[in-house]
Amino acid sequence: ILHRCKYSTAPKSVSTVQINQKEFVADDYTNVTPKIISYLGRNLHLQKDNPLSIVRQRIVNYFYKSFTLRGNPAFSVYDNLSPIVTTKQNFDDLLIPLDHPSRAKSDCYYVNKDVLFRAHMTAHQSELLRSGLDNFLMIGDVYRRDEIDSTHFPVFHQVDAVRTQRKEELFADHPDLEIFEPAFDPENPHKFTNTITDPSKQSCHTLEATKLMEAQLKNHLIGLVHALFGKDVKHRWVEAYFPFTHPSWELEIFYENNWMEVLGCGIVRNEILVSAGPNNSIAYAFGLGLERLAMALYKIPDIRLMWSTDSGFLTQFQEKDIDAKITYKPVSSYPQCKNDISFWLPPTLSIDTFMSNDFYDLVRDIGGDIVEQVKLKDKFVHPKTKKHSLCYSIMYRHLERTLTQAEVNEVHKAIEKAAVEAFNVVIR
Ligand code: FA5
Ligand code: MG
Repeated sequence: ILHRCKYSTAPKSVSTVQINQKEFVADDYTNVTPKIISYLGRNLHLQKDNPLSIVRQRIVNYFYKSFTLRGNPAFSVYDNLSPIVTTKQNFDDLLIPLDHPSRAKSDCYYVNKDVLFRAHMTAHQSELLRSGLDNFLMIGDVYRRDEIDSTHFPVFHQVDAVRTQRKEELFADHPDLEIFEPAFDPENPHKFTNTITDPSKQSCHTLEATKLMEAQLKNHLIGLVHALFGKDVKHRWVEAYFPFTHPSWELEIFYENNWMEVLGCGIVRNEILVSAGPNNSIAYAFGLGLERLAMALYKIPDIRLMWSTDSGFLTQFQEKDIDAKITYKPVSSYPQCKNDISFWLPPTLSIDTFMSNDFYDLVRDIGGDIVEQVKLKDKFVHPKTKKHSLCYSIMYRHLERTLTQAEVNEVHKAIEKAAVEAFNVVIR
């Protein structure tokens, strides 16, 4: 499927990447791996009995029930949009600057310099606004190069939403109030430079409109959290920054003695609305992670379990009533196997320039889902030779059976061999 797979920055010969019968020209941005391509189309969020799908349904039900327009749901739902998007969709349309760290090759899975696996569902916001929609949910799989542990997996699922309102809707009870400052003319939006220097609002918006939208946004999201977790859940709002909203917040809930971030949200930057069409509206948007909610709701201890096809796992979520309280019971817990890997870096790399995410992808590719965690354990510079060395510990555990030491050794050897080939390192 993939004629070139690479973890490192060293370019190999020109080739193509084939994804869903479509061929893409590879370039020095290409870093998507066959393993990642293999997750396309799994659509866990649409699979009956998968916990992610149950949480998705409960969220959709909440929005359907809470917002109706003459008896019909006011929100439309898009849960089948292609995860292969352009850098314009994922970044440019959302005002994400060219030098923003979220664009880095070390953080995203690129097909080539113009096309990537979407890193958030917000990638579809502009195109859906442009098609004339005003209230909508976007649900699907997103892809990020990240660390490996019980709450991180390179593929996870998000629910994103946009709710726009015109003056007549927002201020139905206060026709004297305005969405926009007098200096901003919706008919000539480009004559006004919108700024975000004031922490409380965008310069084009009135304080009244911003505050009312903020109150609605927070009420709707707390309503959702209550619908999912019950009224007793502890929450807090944290000020945040996103290039595509202002002001912005994150919502955290208190779970297992820790504050856990479950979503980001804010008032959509007016430039985005103006270039997509509805230039006389104000909108809020949010994006939440389905895995985090499902893990907390059902007490699922490891994010890899979401991908289980084991009936012992899935049958626990076969409730007729999707609001039923379900607590996951471990099918059984198999022992963990730990192996360290240490290597000398080639002179071209240092302990500061070596990209751990490149190594994590390689481990994931060779080791597959039996890799539970990879941790950087030690960095070392030899006092005499000045050679740089790194040590990672790799935790192996199969979710459904006991691994033998021999089996783990074989995978570990294969990882060492692949690391030597990909990064030109020398195993210590
Ligand atoms: C975003 O992705 C923004 N697009 C959200 C947004 C949308 C903000 C619209 C404003 C307006 P962030 O990277 O924080 O933001 O991710 C959003 C949520 O996805 C997080 O709160 C978390 O619940 C979930 N999430 C993020 N990274 C991971 C991960 N590695 N594993 C599991 N869940 C994750
Ligand atoms: Mg965040």
